[in-house]
Amino acid sequence: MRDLTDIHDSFDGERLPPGQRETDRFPVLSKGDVPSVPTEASLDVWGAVDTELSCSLTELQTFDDELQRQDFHCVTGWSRFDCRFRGVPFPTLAERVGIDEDATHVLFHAHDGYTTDLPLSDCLHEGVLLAWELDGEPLSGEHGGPLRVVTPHKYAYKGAKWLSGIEILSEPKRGYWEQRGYSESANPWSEERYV
Ligand SMILES: Nc1nc2c(c(=O)[nH]1)N[C@H]1C(S)=C(S)[C@@H](COP(=O)(O)O)O[C@H]1N2
Ligand SMILES: [Mo]
Repeated sequence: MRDLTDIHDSFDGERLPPGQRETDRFPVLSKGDVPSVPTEASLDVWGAVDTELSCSLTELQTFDDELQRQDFHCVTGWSRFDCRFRGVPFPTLAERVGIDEDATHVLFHAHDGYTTDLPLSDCLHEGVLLAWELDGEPLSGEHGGPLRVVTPHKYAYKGAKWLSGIEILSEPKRGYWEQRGYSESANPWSEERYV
């Protein structure tokens, strides 16, 4: 298992980022209702890539997966320590599709209409995972099952639940919260909450 609970060291911060409080529960935070997503819904990857990809969760699960232990920080102020997620690292998927040289940003799309953006370099960072399992169980619907993104080095709004697509971009586009004033970079240890 890859342990990312010390990721704060590389950002010169404490394990609990400033302005956060730890919770034992795992709260649910969604902009609306839980969308119904068929387990075999396809994940599409398109844009500035060599080969576009459309694959089911079953196909994704044939890629090399990883189990990781990480903390989860919501921008509204709660952090949940020691979440164990299993999934495919973003770089593995990036290698499959072949990212164009002029690609700079990524926009994640979700089945509830949610989107969130990150610079490509932040998506290639250790710990960015397309996850289908939490604490040994298939990811529940409210936490983004069947498939979500997790971003241990960012506030959790960077991790799209109910992931439907990944758009590789050669210029930035803003996601749902980013259009509403939330930070593009979202580093919890520098409290990058709002722009
Ligand atoms: N598709 C989708 N993904 C989303 C959201 C959302 O509303 N829709 N909310 C984000 C926010 S603000 C947070 S804190 C986390 C919450 O994840 P959780 O509900 O599993 O705790 O999901 C993020 N991903
Ligand atoms: Mo959040």
